[in-house]
Parts: sequence; C-alpha cells; structure tokens
Amino acid sequence: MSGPLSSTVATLCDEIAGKIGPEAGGQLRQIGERLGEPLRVAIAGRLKAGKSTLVNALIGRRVAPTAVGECTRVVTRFRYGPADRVDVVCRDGRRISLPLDDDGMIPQRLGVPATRVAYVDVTLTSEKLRDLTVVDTPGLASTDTMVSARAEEAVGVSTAPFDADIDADSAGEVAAAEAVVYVFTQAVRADDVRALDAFRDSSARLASSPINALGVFGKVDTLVGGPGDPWPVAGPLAEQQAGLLARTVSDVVPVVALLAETAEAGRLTAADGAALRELAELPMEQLRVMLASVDLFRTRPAPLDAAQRERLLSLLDLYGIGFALAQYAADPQLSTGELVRRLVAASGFPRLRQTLQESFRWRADAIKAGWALGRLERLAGHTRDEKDREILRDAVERLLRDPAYHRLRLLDAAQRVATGTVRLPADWEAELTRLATSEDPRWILRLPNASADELAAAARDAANRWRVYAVAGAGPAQSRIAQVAHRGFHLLAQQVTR
Ligand SMILES: Nc1nc2c(ncn2[C@@H]2O[C@H](COP(=O)(O)OP(=O)(O)OP(=O)(O)O)[C@@H](O)[C@H]2O)c(=O)[nH]1
Ligand SMILES: [Mg+2]
Repeated sequence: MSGPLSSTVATLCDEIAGKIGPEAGGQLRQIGERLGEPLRVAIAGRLKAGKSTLVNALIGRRVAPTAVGECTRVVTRFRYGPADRVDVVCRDGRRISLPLDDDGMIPQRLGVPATRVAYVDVTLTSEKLRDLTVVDTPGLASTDTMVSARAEEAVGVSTAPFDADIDADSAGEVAAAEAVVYVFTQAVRADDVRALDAFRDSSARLASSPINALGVFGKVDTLVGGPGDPWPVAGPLAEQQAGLLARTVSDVVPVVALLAETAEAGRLTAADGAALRELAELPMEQLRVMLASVDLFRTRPAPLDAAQRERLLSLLDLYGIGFALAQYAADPQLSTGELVRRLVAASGFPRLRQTLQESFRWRADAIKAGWALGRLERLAGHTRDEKDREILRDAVERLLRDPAYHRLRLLDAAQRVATGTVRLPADWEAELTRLATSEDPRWILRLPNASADELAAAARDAANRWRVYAVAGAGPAQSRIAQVAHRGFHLLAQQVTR
C-alpha cells in the first residue's frame, strides 16, 4: 500500500526502534505503522459548514449524520474495512460496538455521553476509502457567540472567527491526520486568514501547508439565494480565496456538497424524479414565486404534499430544485439517472474529486513520508534520554543526506518553507513544493505539452536559477534550501533525458 518514500522512512523506524528506550521506541513503531495505512484526511471547518455532508459525498454513502444528533459533536473516523461496523471508542479505552441504524447511518444516540467519547471508529466496505481515511470533525467555531463578543471587547480588536475556541478534540484529531480539508462557507477575509493561521498554530503538530491542505468553498448555492445560478459568483470568489490563502492551502474548490451527497449517495429516487417532473409542468411564473424562498416553497399551492416538499428541500435545497425543474422543462422525458448525473456536474463535485486525487491521492506517499519526518524530528527534540535523542537525530540526518533519497531531502526542505520556518518568495516556494511532491516533470515544470528535450532544458534552467539564488540572493537558511532545490532540478534534468 505504501510508496517508496514512506517505505524508506518506515524501514528506518523499524531499524532504530530496537536501539532506543521503550518510550521513544514505542512512538517510533507507531509512526512506522501509520506509514503503512491509507492517507488520513481530516475535514475541518466552522460549525454547520457542511463538513459531514461533504464526508458523505466523498464516501458515496450517507453514513455521517448531518444537522442534528450527538454525532455532530464527536470526531468520527471513516476507514476501509471488510464489514460495516461502528465502534464508539471511549476516553477510558473501552470500545462499544453499535449497529448502523435502519437508514444505514451512524445512530443518533451513541449510548455514551459525547464528553466521554474519544472518537467514533467507523469501518465501511466502501471502495472509496481503500486509499483514503476520512476524519469528520465537529465544528470549530464557538457555539457561544457571547464568549467571542466578550473576547472582542476585552482585546479591543475583532477576534478571528475560530481562533480562541477551537474544540480540543477537533484540533487533536486534525493534528493526528496527515492532510486536511478546510471547509469555508463565505468569502475569506483578511481576518479569516488570521483565523486559519491561529488554527494552524493550535494544530501545529500537523504542520498544515499547501503540501497537505486543501480549501473547499462550501454551500456555494446559498451565495446568491433562491434558485439562481451561483457559479458565475462562486468561481471567481474561490479563485480570489485561493490567492489569499496561497500559503495555507494548495487550492480552494467551490462545491455544493448537498447536491454531491444526494447524487453520490444515490438518494434521489424515481418517486422524487416524478414529483419534480410534475412540478416542472406548473406555469413558469408560479414556479418562480415558489422558488423565491424556502417558506414560499413550503406554502404556495402545488401538486405536492408537505412531506414531499420537505424531502425535496432536504435533498436539493432551492438551487437544486430549480436546476432539476429547468432540466425537466427542457426535456420532460429525462430519466432520473440522467438527472442525477447532471446534478453531480452542477454540484462542482467532479472538480473537487479530481483535485483531491491530484493533491492527496497521487501525493500520498510524499505527504505521509513528510509527515513522518516531521514526527521523527519532533520525537528527536522531545525525547528525554540524551542517547536516544542522539540516535534519532543521527538516523534522520543520515537518511536525508543519502543521495538515493534526495526526494526526502526535498520534502523536508519544502515543508520548512511551506510551514514558514524558512521564508522564500511565493513563486519560488510554489516551484519547490511542486518539485518535492510530484514525480511528473511536465507538472513540476508547468509544461504540459513539452518534449523530453524541452523538459530537460527547463529543468536545467531551474537548477541554474536556484544555484544563483543559493549563492547570491539569500540568507543562510534560504541558501541551504536553494542548494537542495538546485540538486533536485539537476536530478530531474537527468531523469528526463535518461
Ligand atoms: N444548501 C445547502 N445546504 C447544505 C450544503 N451542505 C450542507 N448543507 C446543509 O447544512 C446543514 C449542516 O450540514 P452538516 O454537513 O451537518 O454540517 P457540519 O459542518 O457537519 O455541521 P457540524 O458537524 O454540526 O459542525 C445540513 O442541513 C445540510 O443539509 C450545501 O452545499 N448547500
Ligand atoms: Mg458534522
């Protein structure tokens, strides 16, 4: 399951675990074991941002409760397993197995007070989890806005939306992941950037950066209100946010998670399709009024009973209903299956899936190896026994110096820059990140159609630029990073001409 970089670090962990004391040795074995598991991605964001809805869309099943229930207050880990199974893991270590409820969801009541639950461990037979473990976290914003207001008063400046009151479990669980998806629900402002930074600090053990963090701009259907098309606004807004957050996340992808969940989890039935088709036959003016607000949709005369209306709202909300009605108006014979396919497209989910693929799945080996290197370094810094510390430091250094593992060295350098330990100009940083996390020269050099010769020339150019930067433009820390990048591009040039 694990790639070459992770395996190398795992072997190192194995080798030195026997040479050092039991405490550090135990931690080392844990790091080694984690390297063999699928990449663990935490979904983080404010309260009610649509995190669980997104999780369901990603898994392709509606298992995570949304909106209500105890479960939205605890951390839930979804991983691949040979059978569907829900284990409530208590803080005292007890595990209590629960069946999924009749709808195939995690039960509303866990049988243990949420405060005593460490996390809920869910294994599912879903193929989508084979190479990705997804961790759903409770919302990050305070439920008590009074606290924030008082804090603002006391400090005299606006406190960031989710800095002071990050749920300790969420922060811990995010820190225990190797990658993170932040879900936003509104345009990111300058103080959101500060908030994100604060969040990053509080979960600093994760060292989230564009290498392992992705932004999702959720609920974009609610941006414009009613059934209006949100995409002309959502696209440019997300792009702006990506610019603003360039040092924090690799991209910001807009999505209507609700539509993605409904479509991906196969929730829209033929009966729903029939109800929508019937509704689509109403005169346009009547529909326009009905779709102007949720209240109007619930109350205006139409050939639907109250339960049907509620169901359509919960599956599609106004934008989704409006979208479906427009499809039926244009093509009354449309099958429910085809409508579902079009809903997926309208949700923006395909782009998110592709981005996750590129930023996480394809990079999983590099992300995991980088994560482990960070852990090893921390362990080397914290271990009480001086001899153990020495052995750990020495082993990591030897590994990073080994020319055969220059990719690890690059990763280490890229992480230092991405997490702000060493500052580089933004475009240099982006180039280093690409070089460290990918094996595709066309992607690294941003020359999708180049020939091998052109790639080699571009790689040599880049190597030269970094060499000049190492000598001339930079301080000692930058210079060391630049030398690593220089060598990386030099090796890349050799690789493409081979
Ligand atoms: N219109 C619309 N509603 C959404 C979307 N995504 C989620 N929702 C709704 O927003 C509500 C909250 O969604 P959840 O997925 O439970 O949000 P959450 O972030 O997991 O919430 P907590 O875990 O309680 O913090 C639910 O009623 C969802 O149906 C979306 O893209 N569009
Ligand atoms: Mg939730």
